[in-house]
Amino acid sequence: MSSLSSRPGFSLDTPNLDQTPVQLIVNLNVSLIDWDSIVLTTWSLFSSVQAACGNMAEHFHINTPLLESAAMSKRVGTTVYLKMENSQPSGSFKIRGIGYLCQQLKSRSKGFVCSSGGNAGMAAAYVTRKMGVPATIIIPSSTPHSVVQRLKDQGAHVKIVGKVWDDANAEALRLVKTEGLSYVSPFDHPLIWKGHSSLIAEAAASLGPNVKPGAVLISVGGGGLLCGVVQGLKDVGWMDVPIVAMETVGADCLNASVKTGRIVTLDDITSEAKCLGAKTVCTKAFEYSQSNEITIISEVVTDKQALHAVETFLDEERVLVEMACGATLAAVYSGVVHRLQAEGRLPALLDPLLVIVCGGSNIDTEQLSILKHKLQTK
Ligand code: PLV
Repeated sequence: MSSLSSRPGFSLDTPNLDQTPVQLIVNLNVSLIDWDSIVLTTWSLFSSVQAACGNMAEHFHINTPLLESAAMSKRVGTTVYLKMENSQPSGSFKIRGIGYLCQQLKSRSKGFVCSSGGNAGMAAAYVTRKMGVPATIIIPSSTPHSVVQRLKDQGAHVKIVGKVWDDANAEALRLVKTEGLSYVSPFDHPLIWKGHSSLIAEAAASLGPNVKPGAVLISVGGGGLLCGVVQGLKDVGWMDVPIVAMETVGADCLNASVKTGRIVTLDDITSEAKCLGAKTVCTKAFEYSQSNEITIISEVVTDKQALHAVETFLDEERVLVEMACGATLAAVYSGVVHRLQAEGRLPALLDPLLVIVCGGSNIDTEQLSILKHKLQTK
């Protein structure tokens, strides 16, 4: 029997990926064990994960679980896999990209300033505390008090500026100029996209060599997750897998831009999914939406649909996520996937769906009932 650790260059002590080979073997799901082919398959998957992760040797994010959802699979008629980014230490996928960016900037930085709807800030506060570098997080007044407290608990200096993220961002850019702080965008930087891309490499490794998704479902705010997912799909050779990019009405800057064929800036953010509330999508995300190298299907749901998705997910999967994530889940619960199949934009016989459960900290039972009340009376 071959042993994993006897392969040249392979060490089960590799710091960032030490659990991956074990997880891969578990996920291969074989009844007759052919250890040589398992080791070879595992080795090639492990190598592609390593290649995709580049030099992200020491990182702050974790390899999140990939769970099969029986309830969602039943609804869609194909297997649904959930990439549980809500279980990241900062509560969302943001830690992947923000963590990587902060690591790269650390040696040149006397302190960071991050503008955020909440989750990029949570990620920045977490990683800067771990790195021992001071951080100022600028958030708009729409961010719940509980998030302000959690940011402070991470040791960050918190400033509340303006009504929406764009206002907070203007203040962050001002502090970069006046105080010489290093700017951490919540979504618009190639190093952020590289960090986010690791979630696709991980999902590919968990799925194993014989499973390729029929589509990836994600939410879009400023477009950083979208750019990271495209990069991840490139890294694992899945550029033929379409992305369903979900937004809510009133935070739909990508959809508005796709419809008009040029980058559009929204007048205001009227959605309650505040973490999708960038008025303008980043240029790279818009460029991907227009390019022939990948299919990006831009879809919009109402706030009520996003909230209904949050509640259904809580009831069926026993996991609480914020409305920004509810937009993705609504693609399943509100029939967007079925409609896209009926319209011929997704195949009728769909391969498994990969749903990125982006997570989010802007939610708790109190916030959930506030949102329910607000949206009932809207
Ligand atoms: N939230 C950013 C931007 O807010 C932030 O500062 O936290 N899902 C969740 C839970 C998010 O927090 C975000 C972004 C997204 C999805 C969308 O990601 P993006 O911005 O990379 O498209 C204004």
